[in-house]
Amino acid sequence: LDLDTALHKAMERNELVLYYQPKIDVRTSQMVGAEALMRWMRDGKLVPPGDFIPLAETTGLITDMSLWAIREAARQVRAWKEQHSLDITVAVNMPSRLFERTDLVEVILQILQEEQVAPHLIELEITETGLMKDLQGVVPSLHKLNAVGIEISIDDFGTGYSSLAYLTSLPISELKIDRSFVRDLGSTPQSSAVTSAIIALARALGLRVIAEGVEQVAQMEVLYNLGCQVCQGFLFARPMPATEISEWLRDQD
Ligand code: G
Ligand code: G
Ligand code: NA
Ligand code: MN
Repeated sequence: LDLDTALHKAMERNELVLYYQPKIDVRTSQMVGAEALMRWMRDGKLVPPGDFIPLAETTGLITDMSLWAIREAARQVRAWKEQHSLDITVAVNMPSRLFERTDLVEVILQILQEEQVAPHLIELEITETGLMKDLQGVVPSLHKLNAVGIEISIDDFGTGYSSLAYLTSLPISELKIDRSFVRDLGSTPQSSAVTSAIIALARALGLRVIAEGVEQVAQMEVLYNLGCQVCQGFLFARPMPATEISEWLRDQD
């Protein structure tokens, strides 16, 4: 079976799973949300997304996979609400290819209605590079999503050469500081300068800011002192199955 065929079958056979990585408010150590990250359970082994997402993007299967991820994340949000009486916002990664669908917003809304989940509990992450690839094509969908209450986060921010002029007019809610800047915090002064500038930009535009790839206490402290209070990374938690997130939520009540 070639990989493409196997991946098609994986969708039919329910072999795709979502892992969740907590987003942490470092002042309270509380989980304030989670990012959904896809995994493929193939013949009892977990295939990492780097081994199948690029192929899915080339073949176009990523569209169905992403819509599946939104539905699965919505189901999970609803399950957590019922089990823990907590509203957990889950971010789902949206490749730019998905925006080629002109009925995208209607399809997403229908999924959320069917799963009975409020739109503000599902957030969409679009990489800065993906956004800039086809800005004119994406912008109308961003406005429609914003109008129905689905928030947009710009992933890998700082790596994609976005026009700051455009940024002021886009209906986005969050900037996600790219892992590469976080990694070099404390070792190269340029990284703290860029990180500081992104945090200031977010503040000036009234956007939330989150750092990804936080692995060390020292990185968290620099981020906090620069004004970024929400972090995601191995320091706090790895991506994990939904059942393990439930344990976090139980401890948090
Ligand atoms: O989860 P991980 O830890 O290994 O992810 C590796 C890469 O795969 C990242 O670039 C991540 O953005 C991407 N990825 C993970 N899950 C998804 C998903 O559900 N959709 C898309 N489009 N990309 C994903
Ligand atoms: O931005 P993107 O969607 O690619 O981010 C998700 C990816 O980042 C996943 O591959 C996830 O496993 C990875 N990741 C999450 N936390 C950390 C971390 O602290 N360090 C590193 N190196 N990778 C991380
Ligand atoms: Na992401
Ligand atoms: Mn990222």
